[in-house]
Amino acid sequence: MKLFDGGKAPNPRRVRVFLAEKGIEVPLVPVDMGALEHKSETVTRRNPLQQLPVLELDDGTVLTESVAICRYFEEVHPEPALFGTGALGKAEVEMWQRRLEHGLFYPVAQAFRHIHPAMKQWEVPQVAEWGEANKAKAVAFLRLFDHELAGREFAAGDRYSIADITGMIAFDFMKPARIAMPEDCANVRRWHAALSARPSAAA
Ligand SMILES: N[C@@H](CCC(=O)N[C@@H](CS)C(=O)NCC(=O)O)C(=O)O
Repeated sequence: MKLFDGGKAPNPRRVRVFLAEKGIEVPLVPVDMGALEHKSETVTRRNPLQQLPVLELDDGTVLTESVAICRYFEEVHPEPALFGTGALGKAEVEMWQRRLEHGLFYPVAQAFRHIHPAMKQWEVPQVAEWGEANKAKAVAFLRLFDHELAGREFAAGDRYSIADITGMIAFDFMKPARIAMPEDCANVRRWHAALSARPSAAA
């Protein structure tokens, strides 16, 4: 088994943090995204979308999409459960995973891709106005999330989950996307500090 990894890019990091939380070690194949190696034949053959991460199993089966890869490891190594437990717990994790992906991760990525000069070759055409519009969407979601976090420790309740991983990585990516953290979101700050202190955050 091997994981084609993209270094600092947020989606590959989602899988690395997930694996670290599970205590699973998978050999990484570093792909230099700065040198556009994700467009190489090695990656394209495995993922025609030319995106990372890509997991290749021992029998040559290829899995892409960060959450699908995480789901695979959850089924193979159920503990600790990172997709929730029980009917309601699993649904709540799914709900917050989707909300954080659509409400935070996506707009932060859009702001980065449509404004940052380093993304000129990646995002064609770059539409700066769309990037700016997404900054405000990310901040609006953070305020809503802050209100939610007033009553609980983690995104989906009292247990750490994949929703926290998605949220933490989106939050961290606000810096390169040049989105300022709103001053009034004390609960988000507390949540982010706690997640960042976990050893897995360094993955
Ligand atoms: N939906 C995919 C998205 C993967 C993705 O967009 N990965 C980025 C790195 S964070 C990438 O490879 N981008 C290459 C490009 O846009 O050319 C997932 O969840 O894994």
